[in-house]
Amino acid sequence: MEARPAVDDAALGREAMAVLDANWTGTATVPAPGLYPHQWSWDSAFVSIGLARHRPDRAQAELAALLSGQWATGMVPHIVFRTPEAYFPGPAVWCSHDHPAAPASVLTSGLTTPPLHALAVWWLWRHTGDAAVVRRLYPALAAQHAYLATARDLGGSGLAAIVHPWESGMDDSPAWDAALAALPEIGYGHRGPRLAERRLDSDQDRYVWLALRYRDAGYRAGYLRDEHPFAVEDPLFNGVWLASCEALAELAPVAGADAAPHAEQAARIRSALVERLWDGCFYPRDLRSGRLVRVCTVGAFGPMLDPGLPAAQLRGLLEVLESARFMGATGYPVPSCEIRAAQFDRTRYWRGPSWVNTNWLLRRAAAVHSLDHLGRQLSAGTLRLVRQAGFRECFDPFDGSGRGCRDFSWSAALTLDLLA
Ligand code: 2M8
Repeated sequence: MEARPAVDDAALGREAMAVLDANWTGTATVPAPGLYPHQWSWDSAFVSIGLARHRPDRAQAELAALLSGQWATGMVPHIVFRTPEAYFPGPAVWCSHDHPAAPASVLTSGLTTPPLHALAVWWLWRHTGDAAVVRRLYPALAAQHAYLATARDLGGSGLAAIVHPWESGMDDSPAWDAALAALPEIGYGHRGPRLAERRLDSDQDRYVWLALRYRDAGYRAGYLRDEHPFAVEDPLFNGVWLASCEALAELAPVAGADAAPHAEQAARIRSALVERLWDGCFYPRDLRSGRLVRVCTVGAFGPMLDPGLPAAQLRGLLEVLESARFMGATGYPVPSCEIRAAQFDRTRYWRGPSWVNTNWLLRRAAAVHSLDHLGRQLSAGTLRLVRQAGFRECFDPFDGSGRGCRDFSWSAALTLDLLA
């Protein structure tokens, strides 16, 4: 494993800020130079969380820039294209410029991502007390949530469905294997520049095929409900949404709006999570097969972000998290897939490695449940990863070595937060 000279907290913080400065385009922060040269949606939410205490001006600009890509439907796209740099699938695949609901001023993708943004605005407000930010961004956040509650409640249960693995934020997670395998064989040969460890070519073809089908159907909600072959209720996506609904309920009065609809939405998500996705652990539900996808990934812990999570589920999740299936067996927190699963692979992105963003979400969950020991373990383990291997995209959960790209924005931003 690569050796880095020992750095104290102040030096680590300066290094993190230097990465964020280098990745700042003047309008937004790209996740990493080269591999991800545009603005990614939940990456920006994490960046703004990390900057909230240090550069609140930039944290606000980051979120405002992202929300300038919001569609008239309320959908917040997973990519806002910021530079002429090549990325596949780029603007020519999504064709947002041809869609009447897409913004005219900026090119975007047509998919969304875990809706962390209201929580990020709440975080900024909590650390700055700046009500003007809340008033400025609240309408876009409320529209985003309304979109999820209508166009994405494909199961009619109160949960939002993702319609593409990219919408989960955990694109090559084993949670999507069965749904992808059920798609027809596709031999596009669409190849973007990708690291070999990232994903299989056959998966990349299916990802592109799914995106094109949705695009060719005009990004219509009716098509998603009736025809689209990939529709999954995911515990991480919905756990994040629930936390954001709770954040919006607190922000609404600051913006002169009613808190009640957001609190009601949170309650709906809470009961649907337990009724539909719980079976000793939270599993995604594949709406096309009607079945739970019984592989336990780090996404299972998303509902822990909810302070109102019932005690039985909280106890059950803690048991799984601290067991040899997750934190009990690895040297570093928290593998993205349980290590006893046949699909676990310590070298491949969301199939095993540890990620700073999911560690941060779990640390936030520990804070909302006053689990101080767990919170300290998650902070210390995550800081050990970046101290040893740098601000890498992800890390081997056993030996802590870095994987994926370097100078990765959310690893740097959330380090700033963990150091605070
Ligand atoms: C990864 O996803 C992109 C597609 O959006 C990719 O694989 O090219 C994921 O880790 C996702 O969570 C993240 O937002 C994105 C940019 O960091 O990279």
